[in-house]
Amino acid sequence: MTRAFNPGLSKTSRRNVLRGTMLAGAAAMTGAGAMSAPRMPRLNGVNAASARLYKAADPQNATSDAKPANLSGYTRVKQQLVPPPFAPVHEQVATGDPKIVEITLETEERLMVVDEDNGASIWALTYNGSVPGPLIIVHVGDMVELTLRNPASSMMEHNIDFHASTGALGGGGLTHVYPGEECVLRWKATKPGCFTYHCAPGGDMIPYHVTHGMNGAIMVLPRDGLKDRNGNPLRYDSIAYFGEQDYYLPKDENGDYRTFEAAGDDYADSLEAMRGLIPTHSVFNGAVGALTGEGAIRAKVGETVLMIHNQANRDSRPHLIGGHGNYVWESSFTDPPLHDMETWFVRGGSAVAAMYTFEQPGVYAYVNHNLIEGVMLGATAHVVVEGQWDNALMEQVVAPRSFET
Ligand SMILES: [Cu+2]
Repeated sequence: MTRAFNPGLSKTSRRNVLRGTMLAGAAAMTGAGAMSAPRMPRLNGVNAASARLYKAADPQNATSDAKPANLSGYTRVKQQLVPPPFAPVHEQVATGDPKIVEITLETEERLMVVDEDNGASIWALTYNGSVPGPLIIVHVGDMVELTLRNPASSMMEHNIDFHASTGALGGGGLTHVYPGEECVLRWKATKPGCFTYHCAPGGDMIPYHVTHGMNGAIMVLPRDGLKDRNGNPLRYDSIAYFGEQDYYLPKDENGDYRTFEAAGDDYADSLEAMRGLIPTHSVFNGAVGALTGEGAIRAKVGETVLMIHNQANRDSRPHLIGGHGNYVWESSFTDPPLHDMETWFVRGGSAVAAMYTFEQPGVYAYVNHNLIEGVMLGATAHVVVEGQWDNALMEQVVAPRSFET
């Protein structure tokens, strides 16, 4: 049986109502185009005011003179999405004309262990079951055609805001799917770079869904591939996709992490924890240690890895301990990359790419170099590199020994 979760029953405030109204208004003003009417979030006390705005937008849609998109010349391809930290099969340099890239995301609300050591867990809200959601890769000029499905067993409505897209709250206004519904959204990738996508159902539900794992990244490559600042082509052997997730997990009076029976049951307590702005965890790929040990990234000396870092909610500062960011695109692929960086910056609500060619074997730690977050809150991943050590780059000339004073 479906028990749709209604936040309005648990918390209603004038502030929430105003927020919901503002967002709905922004969506309504898009006119929504020929594809679909903007859809209001589920009616409840939080966003009832939104309904009037969506309703007011309906006549506008009925009489819309927006022209249908010209899809002639586009071929259709399906992109099979894969769980992080891996990347879907893709071309680094596009062949042929722009394509319509079909993808499917299914929302999944699932109980996930965040930290095995202390039993911290969360009813994660996910796309395709993973935190972060899968990496999508297209080229400039391609169209992304997303089927978004929300199974009937879900407790909540979901949608998706693509920072890479243009209009209708990044598609958020056109993709509200209630449990048991699906929708299709098509948008054109016009800006090259790495971009966040995330759920944004309205009001406080926006940060609630984002901090419960409902975010991921899309990379929009230039059609002729990546280049250094002099215009020379840059190619990679593999992609490592890091989704950094801040969690705000409620604790009981003894300081132990609380457990909940179903998705959404933690709503009021989570919001209370979120108001402090200090995460209880900041982790890569959903859980403490998810990308260490068995889950570590693997590479070989001489291989070039493109590290994509997504943080949908909070600033981060990635650093590869023992290596560098040879080329870092902090803003977009329109700008030339920064060269030879020690630590780079991820603005909260964005994704960045950094490229590095490994020169020494060993275990590298990829961390958020706010080391409190990297070490104490969990934002550490490992890259295990095989190959031959280069003494010219580093050598232990004298091993630690006692000396006479
Ligand atoms: Cu959601």
